[in-house]
Amino acid sequence: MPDRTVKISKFLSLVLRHKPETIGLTLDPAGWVSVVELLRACEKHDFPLSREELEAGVATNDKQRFSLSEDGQRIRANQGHSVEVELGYQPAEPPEFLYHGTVERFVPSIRAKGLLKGQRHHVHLSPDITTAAKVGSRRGKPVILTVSSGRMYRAGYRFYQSANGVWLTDRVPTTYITEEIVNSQLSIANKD
Ligand code: HQG
Repeated sequence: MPDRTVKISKFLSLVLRHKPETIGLTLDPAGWVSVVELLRACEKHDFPLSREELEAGVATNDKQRFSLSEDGQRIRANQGHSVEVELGYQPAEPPEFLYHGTVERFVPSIRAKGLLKGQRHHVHLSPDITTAAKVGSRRGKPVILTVSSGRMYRAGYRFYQSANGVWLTDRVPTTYITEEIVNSQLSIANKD
């Protein structure tokens, strides 16, 4: 993504997922905020943004991180919040396997405790290895864990899918983490 687009995405992630208060905003219980209020607050806090830029930022975002309401009056992040919001996800049946991209230094703790959600609302799982490799490579050389999501689902664990295709669940106990793929091919997967 071009620099300005990345900056907009990062700024929107900060205020719509983590720290709305830094620009004096409050999200509603479902994470929405008025577009007019957001643009005004951005302007006031030295991040001037036009409505066109905001709309283009939402439409072209590489991971579809944000959504506008149907009437275009409100905006929210699709997932990844650390502030308390209720996004109204519907439980969904996951594929047999999902993937989690992480890095070697977290693996011993994951092996001991399973996958935990940490600051976020859910553990984030990817539908394919390439996406998981990209998630992991944010922190270093990626390690991909395979999660037996089908078995978890049949055992009663709930899964949700966010509007941008990320699979979410509360935690993944170690017994469902079946495999690690530390594969030189992943460096190819990470190139874009
Ligand atoms: C790790 C980005 C130690 C976990 C991405 C991860 C994703 C543990 C880190 C989305 C652990 C949490 C989410 C345990 C989990 N012990 N470490 N028991 N359980 N971890 O950023 O999944 O660009 O909160 O492996 O693309 O990396 O924001 O989660 O490394 O979709 O849209 O703790 O964020 O999307 O890190 O990434 P995060 P994540 P956006």
